[in-house]
Amino acid sequence: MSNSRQQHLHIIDSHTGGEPTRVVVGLPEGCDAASRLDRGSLVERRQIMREQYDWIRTACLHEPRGHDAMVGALLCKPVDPGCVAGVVFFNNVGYLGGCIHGTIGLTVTLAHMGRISTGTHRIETPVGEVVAELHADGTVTVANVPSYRTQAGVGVEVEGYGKVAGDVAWGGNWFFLVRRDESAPVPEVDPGNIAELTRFSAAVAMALREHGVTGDDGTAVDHVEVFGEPTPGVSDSRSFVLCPGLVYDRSPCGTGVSAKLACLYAEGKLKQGDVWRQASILNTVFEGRVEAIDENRVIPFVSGSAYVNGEATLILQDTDPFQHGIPEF
Ligand code: PYC
Repeated sequence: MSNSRQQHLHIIDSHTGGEPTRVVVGLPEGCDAASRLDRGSLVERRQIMREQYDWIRTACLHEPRGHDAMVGALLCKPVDPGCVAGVVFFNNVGYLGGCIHGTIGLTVTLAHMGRISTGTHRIETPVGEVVAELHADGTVTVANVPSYRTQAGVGVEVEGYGKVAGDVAWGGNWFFLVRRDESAPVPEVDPGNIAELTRFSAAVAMALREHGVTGDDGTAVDHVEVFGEPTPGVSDSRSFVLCPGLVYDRSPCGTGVSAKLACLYAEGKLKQGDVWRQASILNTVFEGRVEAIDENRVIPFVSGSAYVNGEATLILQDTDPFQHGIPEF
């Protein structure tokens, strides 16, 4: 018989277009994290979690319980009682701004928990409020935060590849949307090419850091999108999205789709009322459209499906050297 002390974390798993979301729905009883993370703005709570309770992130997402592609979501009490929830999203290396595949996953999770039914639901995130609509067929549409392009056709010298040009845009996270032209050897967007797409996108992300290309708030442009040919009858474009932890998004990446919609709008290629279908590298699709705010900013509406695929209690034993996951080296 072990004399170890145990703590329990309750989670519900889902996937949205193949991209997993692990929602933390219950923190250990008697642990001060529960009360510390249930008050203050979502920005403050994300900071407190990062500084004092990062073990929640690593216990959920790091091996041996999680894996690099998994995104986590801490379900919190909202500041505004008119909202259904607050949420802090995190990944294998840190914390996100927004996350639309995660919001779609959170919405079906709240329905699974019996906390919501069909209709619109306001959700607080560290980058602002989003509105999730759960439709009768189980699909979800998220009205995202205002999204916009800040730089067009920026060129960076990428080690091993030469000059690569792209646009910088905000969709709840910062994205570099690679432009495809004859002079740059941009890899084809094909599932057989994931290793090369990862190498290329990681080299682009490093070049952006080295050349000081940032968002307009000075923070890193830490997501890279590469676009390829549309799949006839399925999508208008297929993309590969590399996330900051150097793993690719299995879904079309909703904040990335928002950034893409903002760029298309800025170029006059997408108008209010038009529908854009963005496929992921796995060919799972998010449907997007915009409402114009002004000549540069839009509210993106991103629709997709998520499926609850697990519900569990994680056990953290104080005698387990990897109770908080295997650390990053
Ligand atoms: O769907 O917005 C998204 C997202 C961000 C990072 C991974 N997925």
